[in-house]
Amino acid sequence: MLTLRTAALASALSALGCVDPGTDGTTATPLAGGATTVVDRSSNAYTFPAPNLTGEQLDTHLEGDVAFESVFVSAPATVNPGLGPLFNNSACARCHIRDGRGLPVAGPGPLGSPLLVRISAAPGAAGAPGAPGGPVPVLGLGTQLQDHAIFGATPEVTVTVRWLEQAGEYGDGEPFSLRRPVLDITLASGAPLPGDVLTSARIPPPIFGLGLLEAVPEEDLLARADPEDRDGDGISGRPNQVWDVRRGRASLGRFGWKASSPTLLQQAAAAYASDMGVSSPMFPDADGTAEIGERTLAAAAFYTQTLGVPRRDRWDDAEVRRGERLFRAAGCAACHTEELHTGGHAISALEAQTIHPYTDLLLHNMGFDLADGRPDFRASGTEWRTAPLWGLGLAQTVLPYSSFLHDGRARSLEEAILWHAGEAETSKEIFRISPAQDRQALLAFLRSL
Ligand code: HEC
Ligand code: HEC
Ligand SMILES: [Ca+2]
Ligand SMILES: [Ca+2]
Ligand SMILES: [Ca+2]
Repeated sequence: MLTLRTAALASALSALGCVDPGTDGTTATPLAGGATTVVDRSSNAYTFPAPNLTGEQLDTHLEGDVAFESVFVSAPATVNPGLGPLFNNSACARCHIRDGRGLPVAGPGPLGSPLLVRISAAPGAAGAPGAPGGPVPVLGLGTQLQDHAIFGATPEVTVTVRWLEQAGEYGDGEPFSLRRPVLDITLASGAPLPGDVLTSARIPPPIFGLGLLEAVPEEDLLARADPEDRDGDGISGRPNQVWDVRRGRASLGRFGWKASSPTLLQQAAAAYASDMGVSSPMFPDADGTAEIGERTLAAAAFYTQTLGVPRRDRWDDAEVRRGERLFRAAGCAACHTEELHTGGHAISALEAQTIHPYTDLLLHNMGFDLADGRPDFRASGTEWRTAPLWGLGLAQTVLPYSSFLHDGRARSLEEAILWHAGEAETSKEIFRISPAQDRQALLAFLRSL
């Protein structure tokens, strides 16, 4: 295994050596989202509707925009009642800031927490009934920890995040430091969360372009999977298979850091229920009633389906193009798929688009250091869905100090790469030992997305 790795590394490096900074071998296009692409690189870049929506689609999008921004309050109230009793935050938009990612921050306070802690029962421990094939709910706590509650109720936990720094070095001796989060979780009783409960901390990801990812035909994604690594390139890629509530059967998972949600409608309903304590027709209260109707639920999902993708910047710049070739030579594109095509979708604006999301939507083993140790349907404790990289260069324009990877541990794009291991170990090492100017070119490419 090790020799195979080293061999792969050596051959990849020799390929790198062949990259001629002068030649133009790229198929660069600025239109990351096809006809849904938006020309804006400001802090609002993620917030625009796809420009190709029909008038009717735009109306639904704008209705969804209102739903996404609506701040819920505890009943009785005339507008948006139903928050809680337990919740993490009171509006979609309070976690997905300007439709982008949220900060890795938890803790008490009136504004709510963006960082979610998903949990499941220890293997072999008694749990509550949950979704078929999914994480086993912890008795009394479910599959998510809510660190906020409405007046008169008690939050399940108090979560605080500490950061541990660890030093590392690039190949040329330049030092770097990586930080990892340590969560201190205290139950309402004052006792710590039992150590055998499985936990997974996750920041809110950006939500633009997702309808396009929903519209990529399932067979195209499955065709990219290579669970046994038959082609021997060290990259496997497995589809998640998750419970689809509306269809009442297992389906391909696409959304969330472990691809544990099959559709944007279900993702929205789960967010209302678990993140905000707001029941809907998909996840009603115990007595069968719902605090929002199907129309609001569908509109919120529609909003996340129809946000445009920002157009790339400096895509024809020489350094960016060199970085793009390095991205390929380092094997990044083996997971971060450069081009996909959408098929049919209920929303016509999403159909038949050529898109550049830089994800295969598949699960990859990313190694021990990134592992959460908490399986999520078929995703193991070391596997994560390849994060889409489109719009990545704007992350800190949209929200200063925002960070990367599932728990927001990476303060910069280089830190995000340096955490890659497992199937991505060779890619990471190529980056780590590359000369500084090559690393800069690769980063310039990422910032152009
Ligand atoms: C408390 C913070 C919080 C709130 C409130 C919240 N989200 Fe999220 N959202 C997250 C986190 C964290 C994830 C990643 C979840 C995971 O990995 O399972 C996420 C994931 C998503 C995704 C999947 C993105 C992707 O790339 O796959 C969508 C879509 C989404 N949320 C929509 C919504 C909508 C719609 C609402 C309101 C109904 C909402 N969210 C409310 C924190 C939040
Ligand atoms: C084996 C598959 C694989 C390879 C190869 C790979 N990545 Fe990733 N990448 C992932 C996965 C999976 C994640 C999400 C990991 C997590 O959140 O813990 C990710 C996350 C990222 C992120 C953070 C994105 C975000 O939204 O937070 C960046 C940046 C990134 N990769 C860049 C690269 C670059 C550059 C390379 C090549 C040097 C590379 N990746 C190679 C699978 C891969
Ligand atoms: Ca409620
Ligand atoms: Ca809970
Ligand atoms: Ca393979």
